[in-house]
Amino acid sequence: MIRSAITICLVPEAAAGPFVYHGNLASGCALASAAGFDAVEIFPPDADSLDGFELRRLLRENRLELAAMGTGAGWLRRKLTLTDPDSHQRMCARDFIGSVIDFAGGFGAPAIIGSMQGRWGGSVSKEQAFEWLREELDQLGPRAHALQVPLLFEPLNRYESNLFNTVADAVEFLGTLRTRNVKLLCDLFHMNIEEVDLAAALRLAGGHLGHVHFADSNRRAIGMGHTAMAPIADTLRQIGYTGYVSAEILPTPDARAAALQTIRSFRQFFPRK
Ligand code: LER
Ligand code: MN
Repeated sequence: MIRSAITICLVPEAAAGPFVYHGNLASGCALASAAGFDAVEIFPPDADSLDGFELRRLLRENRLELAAMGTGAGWLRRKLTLTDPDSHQRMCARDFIGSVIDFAGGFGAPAIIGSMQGRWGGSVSKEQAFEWLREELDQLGPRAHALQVPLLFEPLNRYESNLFNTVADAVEFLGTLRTRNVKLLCDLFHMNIEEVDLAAALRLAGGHLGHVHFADSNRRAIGMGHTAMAPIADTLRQIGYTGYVSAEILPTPDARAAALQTIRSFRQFFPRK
């Protein structure tokens, strides 16, 4: 069964980012639950600033699951990436992601590597960046596996990274890892920019697919842009995807309308018998 999730951002520096609820975990969970979502995806400043007991209580009281947890604040606040030329910075990036893996893993949820993958350029060749990334994922993947969760790796559009922009390139890269525990996060917004055919790309992802960011062409709620969702939903069912479609979208025109449109689209495209 494909399940619905919605994003809560707890990072002030990302106030303009593509997240529906901002600033408050308790109200985000209450609103997500009232709107009918199955789960929340949290974008925290770091793992240490989260209170595990409080999160457990909020999830229980609101009958929600934790879908995933982002690590982008490691880049946004501390400029950490897994492909930094400085080995100490790469180690700090690995520790930052590792602590999110451990925290989210305690809730049965995966961590997401998006912007912390970094980019190649300057003193860093493309091959070198791939090698560093491979080394780091081969350490972090097993760390997530020990908690029985995957580690999510997200191809980004060309304006955010030059490492992997398409599903095909990311799938090929996953094949070069020793770990089999890194799964793909396919963000329909990035895919709309980079892919020729979104459904075909998802079919190619197949069993590598671990999470979906459920966003329309303009990063608004599905139904508020021009992405053709029906063939995408059909493909997700055909490949046997049973993870989350999670609204990592702009709260446009406001959070309430974005959440309602998302849940309406979710029920339209993934009806429960
Ligand atoms: C950034 O554009 C994005 O899609 C996030 O999920 C990555 O952390
Ligand atoms: Mn995304």
